[in-house]
Amino acid sequence: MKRSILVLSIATIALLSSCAKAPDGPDPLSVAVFVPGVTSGSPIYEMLVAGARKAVAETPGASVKVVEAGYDQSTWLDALRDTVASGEFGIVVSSNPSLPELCAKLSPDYPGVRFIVADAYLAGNPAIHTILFNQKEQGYIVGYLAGLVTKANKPLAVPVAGLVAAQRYPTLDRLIRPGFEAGLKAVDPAFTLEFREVGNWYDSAKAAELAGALYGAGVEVILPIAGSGGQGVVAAARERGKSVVWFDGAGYALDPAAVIGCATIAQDKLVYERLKAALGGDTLKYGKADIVSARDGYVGFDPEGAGYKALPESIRSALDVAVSELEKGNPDFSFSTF
Ligand code: RBF
Repeated sequence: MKRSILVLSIATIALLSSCAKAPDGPDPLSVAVFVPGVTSGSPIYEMLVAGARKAVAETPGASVKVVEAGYDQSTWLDALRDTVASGEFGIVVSSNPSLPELCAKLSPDYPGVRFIVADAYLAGNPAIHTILFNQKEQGYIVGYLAGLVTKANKPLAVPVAGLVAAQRYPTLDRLIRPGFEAGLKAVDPAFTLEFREVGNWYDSAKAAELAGALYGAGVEVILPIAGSGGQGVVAAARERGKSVVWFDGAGYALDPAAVIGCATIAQDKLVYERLKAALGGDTLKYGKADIVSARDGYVGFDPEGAGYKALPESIRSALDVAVSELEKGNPDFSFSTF
């Protein structure tokens, strides 16, 4: 009798302690896609979501939830904290240069969560993997095209192009803008760049106004880096019969005539590959900051658009040469830290 009570009480204690045991942490197959903005209208975010969904769909037992944080950057840290504090997600996937810093702030309190952030750079945090696109190359490609088209349309004018940006930030100032300028100057060293700032990532009316003034002053081609606000630049170009070069792909559909070229980043493929590996248990990338480029196929140009096909053959073949030279490292825009 005594013996059976003892066995029973040991069994009870074992059962109770197993019930009381804290959970091991969030499910490593449960993924949050954190969009710092609004997905629709920003190809970089549309590809983020598509790539993550594909990796999850191919992983048995995995699940995904998309969290849109909206355009107010001052609320992103709280939105990200809510996401990780829910205890639901083992992996947070995102895309934005300002995200790693926010992830690094939260990570010590949520050691079970891992972060994969594209379009960003932070090395050495064991919970975070970042991947940066060589956007100097991406800027160069559309700068070269903008240069060729401007010179063809206005061979005698002092050469000028436009860049309408949502805001200043390091990737723009150190990669995109200098790359765009390098492309223009590869066509003609006399090129100058007119830079205008919208102030946010959604105001297409303001972007249209800024672009309209530039076109009115003799600019032939503008590069918008303005998220969904870039559609205003396309509208202004359409109205005046001028041109736009687009970033991050998915631009030709906005207007068959005004959008004459689209530089691409393989964000969907990249996010898919990195998340698929992480869901498969690969932890080697955490702590690492990778840089991907034209040489390995993550930066390029999409020739499949009406606006591009309507350009003279001489321009298209010159761009072809420039893109394949870039893939071989000419010019060499490589860098190993950022
Ligand atoms: N790019 C977008 O296309 N849409 C956005 O809403 C957007 N928001 C951004 C917010 C911040 C704070 C920063 C630094 C960048 C943002 N970007 C956005 C730019 C994005 O990181 C990338 O540089 C551009 O999409 C060009 O590839």
